[in-house]
Amino acid sequence: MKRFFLLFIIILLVLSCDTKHDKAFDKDLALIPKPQHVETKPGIFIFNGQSAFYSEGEFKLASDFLIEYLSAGSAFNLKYTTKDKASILFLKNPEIPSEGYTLDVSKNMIIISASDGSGAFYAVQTLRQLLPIELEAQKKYAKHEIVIPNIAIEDAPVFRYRGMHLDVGRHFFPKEYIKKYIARLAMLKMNYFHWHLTEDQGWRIEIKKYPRLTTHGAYRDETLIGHYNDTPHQFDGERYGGFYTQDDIREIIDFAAKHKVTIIPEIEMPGHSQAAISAYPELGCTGEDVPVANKWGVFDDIYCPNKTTFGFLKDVLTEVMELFPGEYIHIGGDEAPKKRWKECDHCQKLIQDLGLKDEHGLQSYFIKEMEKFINDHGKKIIGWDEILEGGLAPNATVMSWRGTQGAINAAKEGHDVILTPTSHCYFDYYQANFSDEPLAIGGYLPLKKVYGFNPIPPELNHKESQFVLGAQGNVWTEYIKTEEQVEYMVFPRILALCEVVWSGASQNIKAEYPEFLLRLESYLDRLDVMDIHYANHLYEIEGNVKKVENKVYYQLTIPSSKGDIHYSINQSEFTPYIKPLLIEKNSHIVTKAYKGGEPVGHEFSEFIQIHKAITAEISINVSPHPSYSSGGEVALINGINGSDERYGDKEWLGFWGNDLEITLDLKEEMDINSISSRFFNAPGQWIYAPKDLSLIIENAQRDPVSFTISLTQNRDQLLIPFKLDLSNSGTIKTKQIKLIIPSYGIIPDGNQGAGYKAWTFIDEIVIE
Ligand code: TNX
Repeated sequence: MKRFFLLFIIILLVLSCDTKHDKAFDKDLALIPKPQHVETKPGIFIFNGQSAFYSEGEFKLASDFLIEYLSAGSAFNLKYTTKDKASILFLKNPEIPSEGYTLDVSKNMIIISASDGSGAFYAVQTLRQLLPIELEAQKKYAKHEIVIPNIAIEDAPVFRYRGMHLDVGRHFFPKEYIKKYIARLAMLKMNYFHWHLTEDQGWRIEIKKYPRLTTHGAYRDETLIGHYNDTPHQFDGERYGGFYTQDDIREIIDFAAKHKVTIIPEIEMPGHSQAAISAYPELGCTGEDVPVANKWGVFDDIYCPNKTTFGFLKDVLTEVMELFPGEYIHIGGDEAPKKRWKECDHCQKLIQDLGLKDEHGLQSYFIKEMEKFINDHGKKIIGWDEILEGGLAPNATVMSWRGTQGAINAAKEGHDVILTPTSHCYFDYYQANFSDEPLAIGGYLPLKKVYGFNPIPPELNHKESQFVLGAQGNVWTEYIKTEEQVEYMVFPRILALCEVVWSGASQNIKAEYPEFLLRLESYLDRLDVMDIHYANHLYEIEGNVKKVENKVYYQLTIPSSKGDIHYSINQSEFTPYIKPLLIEKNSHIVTKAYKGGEPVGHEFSEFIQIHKAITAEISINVSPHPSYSSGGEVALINGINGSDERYGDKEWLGFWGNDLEITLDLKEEMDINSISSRFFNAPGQWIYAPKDLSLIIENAQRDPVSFTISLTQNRDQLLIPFKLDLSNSGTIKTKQIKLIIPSYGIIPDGNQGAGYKAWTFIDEIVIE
């Protein structure tokens, strides 16, 4: 009887212990990327010093990883044993899709099954997320046991290319950091690291045959301070540089292989190569000395397609191909101005001799020559989408960065493509619009936009979409100087991207994004333990004007469901926000966020100006560019001005090269005193205010009145405003106003983006 009683007590204890754990796990089960199928089960598994492993062949890498991870975080002495004695088993199952796995945690056993080593490795990365986050510190944390919930997971990636890029040319990051970066990709089941190794501002890979590439080309005399758009340009006067020896590279490749990450080295050509030309001037068309670049942008000195250059590049690629075991070599191909080639006798003769159409034909010839060489060595090339211009090399994979058109064209031609469009994948862009964000190149790519990315462009049919290998986040480092800042730009956007490429594009962002944010919020605790310097905009309040039946409302939202919003309007007391605010006069709204009573995030304020166009209908002859239209056309008449510093927020609208005709229908006749707005003007980023514009004020009784405003004065400022003031000449009655805004046109020579169409960015159109 006594024994039964004891047994009863033990059962009770175990049960109560299990349910206690279950509750904790429910809250913490925040898996990123989200597995395809998860079934939680009652009960727990306990790791302790006696837990023994069984693993075979190629799965040893994954099981070793787990043993090392657990051992570093505990006082356990974990060992392998025979299959019948093991409690953690790695088993082969050829039926599981490539890189996929099943993970079955039951009371006495953990069984990981996969058909390949990657699958087993990813199972471990998932298992890692079931373990207490304290283990991430990798210091002896657990003494006796580690408890994890019983669970059954079936998982496999949607895309086979899941990549992250890092530009080490503009700023150099040491070997140890590169390893950390790779380990973090692996943790998120990303499998390609695109290592951008050569740039105008620095050559970073040791090439034995050309030592000056690194003794000279890896260092610049000084670096631009602040933003490229700041004038005049100022420099820090400090020599800067660094490079990886071939031994460093081998060490990193070995590390990456242990993390199931393939490295794609990028050797840029024919553009972005000024550092190499600086080391060996005979590689350029003029043969003249050029410095290793000390500021950002696109440079005219590119490789000359002569014998010396091809010999040089083949030698370089031979060493590169001997080092890197992966199948891909990235040869760049982007942003190569054709100025030098146009002025070069050798290039012009080559165009004639080869019967090419123009310099684009020559670029295509250049890339095809290199592709032939690389293919002959059993490898494939990847190039940026410019390699489509003048004809694509036969076996090339295209990385589409200037939007998705490159990917669409290449996939339709039967080429593999990888999507990295600036609109969704440029992690060097701002992720929030606060003035205390670290200085960045520009743009605006908030987390939600990354989460909503679909790597398959809708223009592709099912068959064509098979050529989409996946997507990649790009981290260009003009403005990213430190490891901390890399992490700030990468996290948490990488968490959204890894879910897009592993779990698949979101089908219903409205429902799925809040759920992702919940998991993300838990995941941030893990990043804290890992000492990752992430950006946290989960408590940043956002405001949106909503118009309902000619009434204007202001709606406030906050990403985290744990955040509460308080607001004040025209200096009223702060009150909790419950429903959208009715705005009937000019209003200054200030908001604050709280989590559990504690202030979090930034104070956010907005000024809403009630003017005569706010309830108008707006129509524009062309749609704004998809990258700069997040507020929609109504952003121009919602009472809110765009940022004074950045054009990427939801209040500015951007158009690429279009002549604009904007019509405002005021719905009823009104007296008009003035019409005003402003344009963004950042030539360094291809953005130009128009030279002039016309305003046409319609009137049912009379001929329309038209005014032309010239904007050719004072053009060296970031914001170019205009105002038509009628108050002296008497008001005008009208129901309809048209703004005719011609594009600036083609960017003149000597400027960034010369020869391309200029962008037009316009802000709120205020009618008083
Ligand atoms: C364009 S993306 C570039 C890079 C810059 C980047 C900045 C690409 C192929 N070329 O050289 O660093 O923009 O966002």
